[in-house]
Amino acid sequence: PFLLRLLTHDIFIGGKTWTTFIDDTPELFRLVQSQNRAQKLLSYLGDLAVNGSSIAGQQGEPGLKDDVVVPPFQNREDPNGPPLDAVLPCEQGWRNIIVEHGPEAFAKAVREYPGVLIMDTTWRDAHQSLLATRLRTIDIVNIAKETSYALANAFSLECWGGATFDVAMRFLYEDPWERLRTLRKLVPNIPLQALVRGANGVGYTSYPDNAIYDFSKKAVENGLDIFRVFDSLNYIDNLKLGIDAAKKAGGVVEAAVCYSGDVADPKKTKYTLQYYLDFVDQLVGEGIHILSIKDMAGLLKPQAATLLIGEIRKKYPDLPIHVHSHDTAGISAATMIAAAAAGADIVDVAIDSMSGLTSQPPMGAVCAALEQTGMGTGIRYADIQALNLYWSQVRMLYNCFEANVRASDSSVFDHEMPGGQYTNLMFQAAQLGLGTQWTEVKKKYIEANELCGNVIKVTPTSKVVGDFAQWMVSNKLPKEEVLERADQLDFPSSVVEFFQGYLGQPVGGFPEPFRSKVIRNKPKIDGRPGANLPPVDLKKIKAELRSKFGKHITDADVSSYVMYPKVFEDYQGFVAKYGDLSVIPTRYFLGRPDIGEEMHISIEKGKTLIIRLMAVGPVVEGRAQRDVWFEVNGEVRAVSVEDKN
Ligand code: 3PY
Ligand code: ZN
Repeated sequence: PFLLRLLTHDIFIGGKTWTTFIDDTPELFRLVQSQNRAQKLLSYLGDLAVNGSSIAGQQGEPGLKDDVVVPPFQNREDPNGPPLDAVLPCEQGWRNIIVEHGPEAFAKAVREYPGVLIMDTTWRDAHQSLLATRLRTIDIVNIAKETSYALANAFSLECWGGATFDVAMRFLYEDPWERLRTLRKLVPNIPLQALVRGANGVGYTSYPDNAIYDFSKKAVENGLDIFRVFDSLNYIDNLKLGIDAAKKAGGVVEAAVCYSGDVADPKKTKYTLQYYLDFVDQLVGEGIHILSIKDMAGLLKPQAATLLIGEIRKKYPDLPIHVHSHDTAGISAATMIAAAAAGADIVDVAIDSMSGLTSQPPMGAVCAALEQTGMGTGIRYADIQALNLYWSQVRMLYNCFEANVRASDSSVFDHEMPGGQYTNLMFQAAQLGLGTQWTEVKKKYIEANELCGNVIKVTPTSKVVGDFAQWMVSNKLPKEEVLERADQLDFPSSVVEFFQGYLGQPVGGFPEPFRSKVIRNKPKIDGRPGANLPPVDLKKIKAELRSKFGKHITDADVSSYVMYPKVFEDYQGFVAKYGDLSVIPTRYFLGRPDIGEEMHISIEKGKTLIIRLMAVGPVVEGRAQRDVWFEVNGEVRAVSVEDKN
């Protein structure tokens, strides 16, 4: 029908050239584009119908077959009035201070706030820790405007950085920058926050300095407000770079102390109260806006929080303190309340249905408890309930990525695995099938950490210790044997690179002679790794990417490529084949469609495709190919799909 319309079009019959034809008839050109888009979408859906989802880590089908429903939110003025109308986002919030008066004024106002503020981690750390970071933009977008009202008094929404950058491209075929821009538009009032790994950006290694400056600048330009900057070894030289880059970009700089050990346990002598206080002095010396205590594994018990935050508060009465933890052992809600009582200004929580276990403590419980102690968060109970109703449906939708952590685990106080890594390693151990495998991994993780010299463990050093532990498990190597035969063993490359100094210098230095035995005649880096890296030529990369993938490549894409060259190229290839899949509702993106099932996919504003799977044909003779038949807005269309089975 389209071809017919085209052939009978007046201008076409008139015999004008194709180019002029497009210029003069944009409506038909748009039609060609949108038909192409539809065809690409069908290729993806056809592949799904024949082969099922190929998203790594997915086990089975989404646990929700219905549309995710946005529940009604309470009227702002009158609780008994008609529900909130969130056609436009809310405009009042803490971000206005950043925009109008800058980061310093924002930090001051936060410190002066009489209650305690929350950061909601639902859009980043919670799903990173529970659902292998697989949350797609569309499921955040669908609740974003309501959230702008419900959490209008939140300090921030953590929505970017950490593993989300990598996973968005690698597994979800989404542009992380587009996610940031979209959320910015839908939430103009609440500060958006990212977790960045200092000199390691959002990657697993050190990048040239200009790459970090460029990345931070783009992040602010695309909508980011607050950078939580950490270094996986608490190595100040690495941190200085991340802090300076965030500051020069115009962001709010929240510098993090990564928390290890237990300041309330006199037997733990490496990461003591004095160690942290000295480290805080160094960070404050860098002119940070906010201090973060980043307890990535959930080791901070209430008494330790009282001690640590109490002492920092005494020394720095004007410094805003933001506390982050994970609930792996089940103690983090109590810790947050103790932290608030000791003088913390901001605590991290996740919406109830995305909280607990390896994620953050529950928003509902923490806010309710703080309310009763006179440290209210300004977040309404009714709004938390409505948000929670939405997210409990989303959690079901993504249950094919659940790691199946079912209970608290206080052994985290020994092994100190970060929340996100815990679920990852547990999932991998379960895949190997042995009931004892997981216990063995945890045991070896402790030994691997000792061999590394008891390091801070958070991405990327946690990956080093994890790789080391898994290698010890699979080679059945006890710690003593690793120590003895260190000069002959074939260590994982991440471990060798760590000992070479590619991530920076650990607290107290590298253990010798083990380090020298591991690296043998490979080079050693004794200072900041990035200091030795030549700058990246961003202009040249942009030109190369444009000639390879086309004119749509942006400066932000260049940044994606610099962090993840192979992942970015694969992602571009995928998009060229299937188009922009971020528009597909998650249950159709992950789930095999049923014959006769009708899918509503809005590909652009005002344009919805109604797609019905009609039939999956037999294998074409002699080729592993099947035809898949769809009806698209009433027209029958077919795609030919490779049968990978
Ligand atoms: C990350 O770096 O992704 C983390 O979440 C560290 O805690
Ligand atoms: Zn975390």
